Amino acid sequence: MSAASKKAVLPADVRPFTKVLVANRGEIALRVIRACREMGLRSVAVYSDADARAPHVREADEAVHIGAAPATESYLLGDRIIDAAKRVGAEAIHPGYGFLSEREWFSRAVRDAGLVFIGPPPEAIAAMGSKTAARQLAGKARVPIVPGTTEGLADAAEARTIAERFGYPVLLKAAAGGGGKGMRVVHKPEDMESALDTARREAKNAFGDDSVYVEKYIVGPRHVEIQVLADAHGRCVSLGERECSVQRRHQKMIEEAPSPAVSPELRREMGDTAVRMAAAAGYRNAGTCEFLLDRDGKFYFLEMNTRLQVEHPVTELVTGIDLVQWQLRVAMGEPIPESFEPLTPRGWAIECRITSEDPNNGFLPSTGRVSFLRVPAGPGVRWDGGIEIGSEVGLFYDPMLAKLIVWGPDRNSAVDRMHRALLELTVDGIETSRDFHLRVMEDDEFRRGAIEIQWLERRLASLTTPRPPADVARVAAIAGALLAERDRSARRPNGGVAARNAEEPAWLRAARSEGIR
Ligand code: MV4
Repeated sequence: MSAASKKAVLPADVRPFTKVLVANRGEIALRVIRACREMGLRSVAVYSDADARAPHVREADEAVHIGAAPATESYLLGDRIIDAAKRVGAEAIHPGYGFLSEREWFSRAVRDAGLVFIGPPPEAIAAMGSKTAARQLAGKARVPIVPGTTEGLADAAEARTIAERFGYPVLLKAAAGGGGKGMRVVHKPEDMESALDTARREAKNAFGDDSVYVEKYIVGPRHVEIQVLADAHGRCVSLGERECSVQRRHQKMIEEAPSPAVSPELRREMGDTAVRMAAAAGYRNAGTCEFLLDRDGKFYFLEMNTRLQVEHPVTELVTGIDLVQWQLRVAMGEPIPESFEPLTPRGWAIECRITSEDPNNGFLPSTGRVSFLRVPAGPGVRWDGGIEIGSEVGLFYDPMLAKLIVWGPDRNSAVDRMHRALLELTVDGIETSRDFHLRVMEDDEFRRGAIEIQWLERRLASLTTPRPPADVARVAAIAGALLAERDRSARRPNGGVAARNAEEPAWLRAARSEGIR
């Protein structure tokens, strides 16, 4: 085929561009801006009132103010963002993750405005938007799904009949769902009626759709997802798996690539499955198929995320492929090179999400001004951050401040390297998840890779230190510990200056946060 006729088969919404509007904030906006700069593309940031001094605004070539601090008055205003793109002459829009990234109407509105959406076509988002529709599509594409129904339930009696067939426990899930909302485990027929009522109510509230269906409940699985990349020439490749089992309340905390539970054969099998699913949806762009991997090594498709994911860097580090650059390239019509397959991950990568949450206080969101920041560096360390000294951390947006990602030649060295990097990390002015991540890197079950989706919640007590009530006895204990530390410091070879990067004992952190020191 000649170059000219190849060009002619490209979809109308795939074409070269030179200026990209980044419809997001924080670390992911910076990530996209960096990719643009490396490729010689101009970048345009958008920002709310709360982000006027944010790093992404400064790093972009241009910036456009789009509204007030609440996301509903700024980062979620798709029409205003499209207008901004047209005004500044940006020919393409990258949505990042969250916000507008998986809204079918936004992908369509960008296309209808004559701009390139750096993401999937609206039809592909729609195909994956409903879980029951995605399960039907999976059936056609020979993609294994958890045994259960592919249509909404009529009533509890029908649910009980189906549950008898698959055996208890079963899981009721919202058809429109995602992220665990509208989900209920049912262990016995007597509980079906009330569980169905609750699931329907939650689904109605969260998604405006009370349709609920049944799946067999899988006990003790891992969450393993496959990265795919699809171009505009009908080529789709798998870029290996990520292990994402370390999560709390459906929020991932730590991700790694590859998964300790995936052999080369299983990787090939899951990869082929994910590619079949993406192809069935008419997918283009980077995307992720989520699977449950059970204790017998059987896997089941759950859902497809039709966007770049937070944890994409671990895949980048073990494949050497820049996923954001490739999102931009396939949006321009560049074909995926033959060399991307077959894939063999090289070494091991781990990511810790650094959030402004206090693990010792039920992961309560913490706010304030970043008064000091020391970012880890050195061999194999990557920091994808959205904060700097002086940043105000409020409650308007997601508490994720940064991602700390490390690479090592094998899993043990990656875990050791993450521990070392976390020791180097210092964030003052707000509470963060840093100490919690240090505990996880020290945990023997985590070090063995013995993790599944319930692992973190089971292990939480030993990974956090509940803060005792502030009473006289405690103040006395802190005073005593301070005196003991002074004695120890005096004996240190460096003349009593405690190393800034040494891990602080829990009592000292407590004292700091109480303003005692
Ligand atoms: C399941 C499951 C067990 N069995 N489905 C949670 C969010 C949604 N994406 C699917 N989820 C689950 N579906 C069956 N049939 C357990 C979960 C689940 C889970 C999945 C992935 C990552 C974390 C999770 C935490 C709790 C439950």
